[in-house]
Amino acid sequence: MNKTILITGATSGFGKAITYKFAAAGWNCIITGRRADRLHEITAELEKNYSVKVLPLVFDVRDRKAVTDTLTALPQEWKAIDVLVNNAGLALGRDSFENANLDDWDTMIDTNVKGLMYVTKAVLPFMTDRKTGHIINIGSTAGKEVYKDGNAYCASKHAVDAISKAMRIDLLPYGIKVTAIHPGAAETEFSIVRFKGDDTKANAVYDGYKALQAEDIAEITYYTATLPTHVCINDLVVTCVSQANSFYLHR
Ligand code: NDP
Ligand code: 8X3
Repeated sequence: MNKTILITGATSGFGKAITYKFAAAGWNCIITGRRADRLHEITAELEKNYSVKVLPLVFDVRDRKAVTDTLTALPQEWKAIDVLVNNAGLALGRDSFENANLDDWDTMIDTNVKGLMYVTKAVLPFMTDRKTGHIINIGSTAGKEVYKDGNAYCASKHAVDAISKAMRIDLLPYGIKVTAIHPGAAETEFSIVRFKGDDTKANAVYDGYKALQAEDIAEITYYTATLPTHVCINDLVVTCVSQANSFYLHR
């Protein structure tokens, strides 16, 4: 029987690449995001190319009611979720503390922290009932070190780091694995979103070196999800070869 994975933020970047990787390996995929058109395109393409079922779910992870209602009402055949990838997230702006925009802060905290918690809380009963499951949280090197003008984004990713540790402890009795993957700079739509559509600023982030690609994170996610039942990668920091940490990048 095919296994089932739920990926949040599957319309772009890491989430999309993770979806294609698992679908190609025969996993049924529940894919989520706000952009319904992209979710439906991906669904059609996957169902055409692979022998898998795909369930697209359109919701904003910040909307607690939508998250809870949608996931609680999953059709029975979709409830046996083997892997949840909490990937939906973003940075907005890169401004010093005194200049940063409060709406940007709210959006980052609400999406990266509260959204991740809402989705997990809604999916968990399906895992605790079966006493099996794997939660993979996409953190960041920004969750390990704080860099200048990173304030709320770094705080949100430090929270993902802490929440992953907390989940790992609390979920021990259920045999649920919790993995946090912390990527460094990766070339996705991340910087276009962060710099609010300013391509020049976004492209400059990746100038002069080969950043991580979405497919790299998909490979790593697949590897962590397909280890023997008794093995769990707890915490994984990954950067491209040109990056040592948040501060040192060789261009
Ligand atoms: P992308 O912008 O390419 O993808 C982000 C995804 O998150 C999209 O599918 C988007 O879907 C979804 N998303 C954002 N906000 C919401 C929301 N409120 N509700 C539902 N879905 C949402 O960026 P990445 O693939 O790079 O980012 C994925 C994750 O990886 C994020 O958590 C990011 O912080 C993290 N990360 C990124 C790094 C990088 O350098 N790229 C490095 C380290 C971590 P939609 O817009 O359709 O809702
Ligand atoms: C994304 C990587 O360095 O922009 O989480 O924070 S960074």
